[in-house]
Amino acid sequence: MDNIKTIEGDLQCRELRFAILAARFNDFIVEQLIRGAVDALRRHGAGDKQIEIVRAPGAFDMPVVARKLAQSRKYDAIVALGAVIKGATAHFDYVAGQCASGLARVSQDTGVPIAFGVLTTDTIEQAIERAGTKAGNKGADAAVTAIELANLLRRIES
Ligand code: INI
Repeated sequence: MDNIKTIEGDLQCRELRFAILAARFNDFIVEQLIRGAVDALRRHGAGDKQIEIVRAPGAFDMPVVARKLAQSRKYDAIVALGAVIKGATAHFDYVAGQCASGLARVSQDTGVPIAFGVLTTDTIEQAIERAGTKAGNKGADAAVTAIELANLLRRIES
């Protein structure tokens, strides 16, 4: 494959600008996802001025906020963070489903990458495991994906 041109995004933040869109619902989990995302962005070279944190009430409400952020053209990528926990809601499928499909639609409609770091778990324990304990930090994972996607789209455009 040495002779085949390959386009991929690297993990350097350079001058990229990021919005971290985070739900307030289940804040004790989401706070840890934000911490992981900020840490990952900084470790990949982002300065604090390249990062803005935007809070939405809950996961269901994130797509409309994400659309505004994307339409502002101020950000190269959005990191969406939230926690939808089945044990805590009878309408889990609606909240989680609308959040995921809404964010995907915004990203496809606007061309601004949105990395999906919204936990959808059966239990609080599973959410804790994914928010900086034994199953890693999905906020950090989403931030790294956002860096790669932002760089990939730039490379494709250039
Ligand atoms: N929002 C979440 O982010 N996580 C949840 O687990 C959740 N539960 O349990 O219902 C939740 N609900 C609120 C929802 O996202 C909206 O904020 C609300 O419906 C108002 O639009």
